[in-house]
Amino acid sequence: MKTKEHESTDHSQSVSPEFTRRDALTALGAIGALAATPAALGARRGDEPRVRPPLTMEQLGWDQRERRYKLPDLPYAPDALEPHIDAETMRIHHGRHHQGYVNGLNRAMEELAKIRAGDGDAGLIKHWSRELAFHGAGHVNHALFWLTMAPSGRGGGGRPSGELAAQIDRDFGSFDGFATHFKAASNAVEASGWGWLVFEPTSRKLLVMQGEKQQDLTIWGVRPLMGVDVWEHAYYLKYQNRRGDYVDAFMNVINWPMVERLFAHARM
Ligand code: MN3
Repeated sequence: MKTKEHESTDHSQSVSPEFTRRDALTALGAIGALAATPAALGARRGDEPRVRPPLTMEQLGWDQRERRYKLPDLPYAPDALEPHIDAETMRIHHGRHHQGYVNGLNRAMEELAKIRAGDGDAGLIKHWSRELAFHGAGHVNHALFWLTMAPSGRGGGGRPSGELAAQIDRDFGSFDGFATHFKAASNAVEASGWGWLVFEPTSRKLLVMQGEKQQDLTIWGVRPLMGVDVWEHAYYLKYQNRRGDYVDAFMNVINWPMVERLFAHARM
């Protein structure tokens, strides 16, 4: 006789999500009280975050041991985003351009430290502050850029789900309304920059923004969720001056599950 799933003793067979969850909680309890704290189960306790930060320092490009910024690894092979973004562009973009921002950011930090120590030209504070902002934003933007893309059909492309999908509907009318706005804003960035989807914590709304260079035109405090690099170095080898074709192709490699995790964290 066929038993109901929750009565079955063979857990390796098909089980309902509810049963799986109960099993998981039981297993956590068996591991020990520490693992089964409310925080481990996702509940808020004191000032512990409800959602763990979605990105590690490693992924964000910070070397804790050396106390320096560093180039994070690509989370996939350089050719993984083909045919939408070609391997040669990815290699140059990650290995040379992003590395350049990391180097520029570390250099600015060092020069500013020298000036503080009385061992540099205080007249260059303005110069190094501008370098800090440009290369710092360049580093953060690119670290996020790699992580919020994924191979098409293997995490990349499609549409968001859950809370993010609901908020996109609220704030942009529909996913198509968002996509039209995002692509048009990205296509129209003057010279070099980015198109961004961000969460603005005061209004608690999603916004589409343009970023010029690496850091201009932002609102302080917004949380970047996903951006498309529209500097020519991001697309010129394959698309030449056809930025619109590149932005259309980019929509096929957006890592929506990652964007959803970033959104969940931004809303805390
Ligand atoms: Mn770039």
